[in-house]
Amino acid sequence: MMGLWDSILKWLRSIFLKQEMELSLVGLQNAGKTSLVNSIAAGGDSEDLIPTVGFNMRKVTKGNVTIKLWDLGGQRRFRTMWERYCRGVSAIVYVVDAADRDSIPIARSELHELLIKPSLTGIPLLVLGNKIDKSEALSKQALVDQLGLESLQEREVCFYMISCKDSVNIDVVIDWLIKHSKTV
Ligand SMILES: Nc1nc2c(ncn2[C@@H]2O[C@H](COP(=O)(O)OP(=O)(O)OP(=O)(O)O)[C@@H](O)[C@H]2O)c(=O)[nH]1
Ligand SMILES: [Mg+2]
Repeated sequence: MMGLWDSILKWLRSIFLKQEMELSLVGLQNAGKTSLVNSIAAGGDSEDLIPTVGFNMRKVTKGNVTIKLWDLGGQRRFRTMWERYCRGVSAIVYVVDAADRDSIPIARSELHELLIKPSLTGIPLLVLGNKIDKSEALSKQALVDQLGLESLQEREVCFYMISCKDSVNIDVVIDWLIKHSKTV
């Protein structure tokens, strides 16, 4: 009897408590994608990073949630593969360097170009304005305007300002992802 109960409990837990999600991190080079992956993985600060060549995959477990992260390279030559790695993910995470004001128009056009791809219809989008620890970082409203986020429709969109140097707001991001990701 105990054995049966244990099995049932185990089965119930596997349904209700285990969540898996797959995320793709995109955004221009130097935005802070790899730093974010490191913060999520370690809850800590990280050293200066080398640009991502192609992509990296990292699997992170937070409590009952397993997150598979595709960390894509942001340099121009890697951007054509963003779409391929965003297909079928639970959510797309678009990271923007809020302190690099000159790059915002390019960040905007790359984002909108990606999202018009029919294969990515309906996938929730999380936009993160990163590097708010820097004094020259744009305000939240300015970034929302300059990225044209108001015009995005037919998908769940969320926007946060973060700093990869600060693990507190990273937790807020993970909470949103757990609530809004399409579970796979
Ligand atoms: N001040 C500050 N610097 C940051 C922050 N996040 C990342 N950086 C720095 O920004 C630089 C680029 O970060 P990466 O994480 O390598 O950027 P990336 O988006 O992965 O770049 P690619 O791999 O080339 O696409 C590194 O020197 C980081 O230390 C932040 O929140 N604040
Ligand atoms: Mg990187």
